[in-house]
Amino acid sequence: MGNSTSSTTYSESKSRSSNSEPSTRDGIVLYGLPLSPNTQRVLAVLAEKDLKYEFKSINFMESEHKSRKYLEGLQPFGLFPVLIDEDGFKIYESRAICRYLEEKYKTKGNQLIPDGDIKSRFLFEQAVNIEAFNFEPAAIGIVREKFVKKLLGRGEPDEGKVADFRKELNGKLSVYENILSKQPYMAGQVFTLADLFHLPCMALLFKMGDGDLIESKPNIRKWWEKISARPSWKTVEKMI
Ligand SMILES: N[C@@H](CCC(=O)N[C@@H](CS)C(=O)NCC(=O)O)C(=O)O
Repeated sequence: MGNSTSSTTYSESKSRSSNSEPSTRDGIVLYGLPLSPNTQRVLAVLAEKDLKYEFKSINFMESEHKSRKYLEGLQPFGLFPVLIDEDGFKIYESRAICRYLEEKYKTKGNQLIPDGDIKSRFLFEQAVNIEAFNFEPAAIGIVREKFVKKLLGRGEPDEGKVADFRKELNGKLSVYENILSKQPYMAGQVFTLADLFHLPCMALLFKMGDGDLIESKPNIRKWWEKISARPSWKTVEKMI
């Protein structure tokens, strides 16, 4: 399973040690679920950075992530992923975890944040914000309606809502098409976290039958083909 040294469930790990008091550990531990797009984002970075880690699955159906122990010890909002670094440092929010891993393990694997001049650094920040505030809100709306609802047995997607989210996303992706007609990656000339952050939701769009939003735009399609062909994403795909 990628560079995952072992895989246990959250319950199994609870019986061995107290997860709510992460302290000294032997290695990196990631709590999450392979099916979760936010977990996949971190898994892709762990692969890019060539880092070994232990993966601990959360028992979603038993709502382990809403238990008092989880809320107090791991993630106060009752969400995942959560990462515990080898020294016991705990961090949640997938994009923050990814950025932390890049900075902490700068010399390992691939560089994912440009460290050039102020302009290239802030063009990267701009690209990261484009994903978080333009792409994600519309894409996640479709994912919730067509994927999460089904997963939780909450009925069929609301087609009206799906149509609205598709329209919104299509508008945002038209702007992407223009950006990517002038540069190969979202932050400029090189692959960065700003590209990687898109992978989980984009892959889900294809799985849900909404890949036409991507395939109909040649520059986005070319970009998608490049970023989804990376060995890190192939590793994540094998885990899903
Ligand atoms: N902004 C957070 C979002 C975390 C999030 O919503 N995770 C989902 C899984 S992809 C979750 O924990 N869902 C459980 C729930 O909503 O109860 C991040 O990027 O980590």
